[in-house]
Amino acid sequence: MVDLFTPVSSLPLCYNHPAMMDVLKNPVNWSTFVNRPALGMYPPGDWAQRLRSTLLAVAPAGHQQVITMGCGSCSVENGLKAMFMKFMRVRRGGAPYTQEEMDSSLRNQLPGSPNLSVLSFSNALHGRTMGCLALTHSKWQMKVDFPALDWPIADFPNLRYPLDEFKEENRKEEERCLAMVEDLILKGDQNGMAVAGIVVESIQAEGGDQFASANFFQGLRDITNKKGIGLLMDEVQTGCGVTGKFWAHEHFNLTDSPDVVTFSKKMLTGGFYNKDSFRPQESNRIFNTWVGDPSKVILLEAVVKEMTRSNLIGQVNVTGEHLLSELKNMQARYPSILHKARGLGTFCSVDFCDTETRDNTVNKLRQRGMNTGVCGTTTLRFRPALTFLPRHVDIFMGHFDAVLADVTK
Ligand code: PSZ
Repeated sequence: MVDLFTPVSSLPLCYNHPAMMDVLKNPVNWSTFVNRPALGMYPPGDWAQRLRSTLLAVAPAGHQQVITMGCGSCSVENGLKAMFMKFMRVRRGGAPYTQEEMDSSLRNQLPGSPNLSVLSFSNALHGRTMGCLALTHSKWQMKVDFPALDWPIADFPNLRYPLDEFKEENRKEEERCLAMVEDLILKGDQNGMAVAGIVVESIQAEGGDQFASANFFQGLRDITNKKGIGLLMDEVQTGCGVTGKFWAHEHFNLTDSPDVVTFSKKMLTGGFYNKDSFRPQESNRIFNTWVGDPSKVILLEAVVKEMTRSNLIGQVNVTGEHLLSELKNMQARYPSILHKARGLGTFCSVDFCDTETRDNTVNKLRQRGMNTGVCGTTTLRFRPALTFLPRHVDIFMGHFDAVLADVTK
């Protein structure tokens, strides 16, 4: 099969890549795979060095702190806690916890369990654990029957395409969403439920591959800095080079980097970076049994080396440009079915006229050995490995053309 989706975007170098197989062949690594440590208590002697040569070597600008986690949800969940701790540290002016705070927190009561929220966006997906689920608004199947935190949700910009034809409309749409963010933060202050931070995907993925402009994200950075609250960029799906930069938010030229950046999927390990000021003051505040898995970081080391050795981010830019231009060609050939071809790097997508035609196309493609993914209600999305080449795009487009001709018959 030609895999343009990979296991939900989580395979950096495609299947059985020799660089990764070599990690398993090397006896030096065996003990790490066999004897999983409880990293928070018993990190291996080389752990700090491993982090330096992997996760810190590719850290977003402004970040020197990283903590590993198991999965994407766990990473976001703990990133939220880093924001809450920072917010409360500032609020209590650096004073130590009171006995009342410590005691009441055990009963889920004020003042130890404060009335705080995190603002998220319509259509977002940040994971399925209970905290993340309060930030997830893409599909009811993920939500129904579960009690939810009543936290504010702002509209995510719904941009019109082609972007250069709708510049003014799109600018206004983003301003409307930013005004809504400010308004919800103000309401939180007035209602005694302060917003401690904002969580946003660099590109909304599961919600239908919705892109917003650098201006929008700079707007969020300005608002959060003005209000003294955190900005968490969720790069679980957008990180690790897929957009043509290591981190998608690097496309936004933010004047000040996000406070927390979460990752997982292609990074193989979950985790998050946080600015120094968001580092918990005490040990054991962000903690669990495993706190990640060093064997995943050894594999990531091979990935990062291979990305440098083979200039895979350069490759993603070349392949991505070809993929997007071919999608635009298909859109021109089948205007009654396809619209909104869009993308950054190989993080590309195109919308269909309706859900049924899209799903029918995806099934027909799969029968021809072409594995693609869906998101939102009518979007077909591409999430190939970093090793995907223009000639793979061409193989796919031959089948895509044939299937589209078939579904329009
Ligand atoms: O059905 C699901 O639960 C899915 S389908 C795709 C995802 C989840 N993506 C995971 C994801 C993500 O895309 C973003 C932007 N943030 C957080 C997550 C959660 O990661 P996991 O699934 O590892 O917990």
